[in-house]
Amino acid sequence: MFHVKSRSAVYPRSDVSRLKVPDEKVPWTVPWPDYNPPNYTSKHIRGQSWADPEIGESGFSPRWNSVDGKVNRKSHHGDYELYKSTPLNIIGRTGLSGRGILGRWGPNHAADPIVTRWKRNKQNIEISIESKKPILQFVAIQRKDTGEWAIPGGMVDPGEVVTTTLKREFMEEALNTLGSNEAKKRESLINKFFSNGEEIYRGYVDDHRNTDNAWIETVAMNFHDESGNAVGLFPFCAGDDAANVQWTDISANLLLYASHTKFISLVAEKRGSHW
Ligand code: RP5
Ligand code: MG
Ligand code: MG
Repeated sequence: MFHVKSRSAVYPRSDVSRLKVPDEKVPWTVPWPDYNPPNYTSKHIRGQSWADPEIGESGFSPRWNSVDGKVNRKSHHGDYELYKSTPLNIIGRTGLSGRGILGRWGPNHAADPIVTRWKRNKQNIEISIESKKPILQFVAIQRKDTGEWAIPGGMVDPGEVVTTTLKREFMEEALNTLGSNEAKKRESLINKFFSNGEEIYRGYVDDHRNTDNAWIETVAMNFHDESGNAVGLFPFCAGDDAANVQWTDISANLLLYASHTKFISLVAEKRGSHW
């Protein structure tokens, strides 16, 4: 695993520029005695119930590399190191210390639901002229923050199991169920569909919000509607942090948010679809 977007020049929703980290200096094991990146933690996260306090603040004694009460501080990649009692990015340098706009020191756990179906022309599955393979589609949302298309993922709430996050985030972002009664009516259908997922990826996400001390890790799961009759019945409607939602053809031309193109490519490989 390597990160690129985690080193992007200007940190999101700020005017803070990262220190430029050359490819070869990403690993912490490569010495860089003068490495002294800017420090940035957004004032918007301070004091938020979903965010950690500052390191050293009274009453804050996190148990790193552990499930710490309701907060999972374990990385999917094994134990991370600490420097001055602060977690170090499991992949390496990003050119920025602090937490930026991420709530947790260390791993910030997310979940990504990849909902797929075959592209059909009436009843027939469409085959790519190029690869002669069937074309798969997934439900993509357009993110409000960057305008990029993405998997409708989100952060795991404290104490929440990932399978719940996957379903909840899809409902909030692609079905706009926050506070709606519609969801209640369809609950059993939705529960049934989301009970059948296959894990695609678990680990680091190359997200532009990552810093030297805080980063996103995810569990991406594929929920596939083979007949096209299950999710086809859901009324898509963008909600929460999504501006738009649509079925999107899967191919190598996709340019998605963070590492999402990679996750989608793994689904295409698994399903033997056009890429
Ligand atoms: C990405 O950010 C993850 O893969 C997930 O899709 C998303 C979670 O953050 P929010 O959508 O809650 O901003 O890195
Ligand atoms: Mg969300
Ligand atoms: Mg989201």
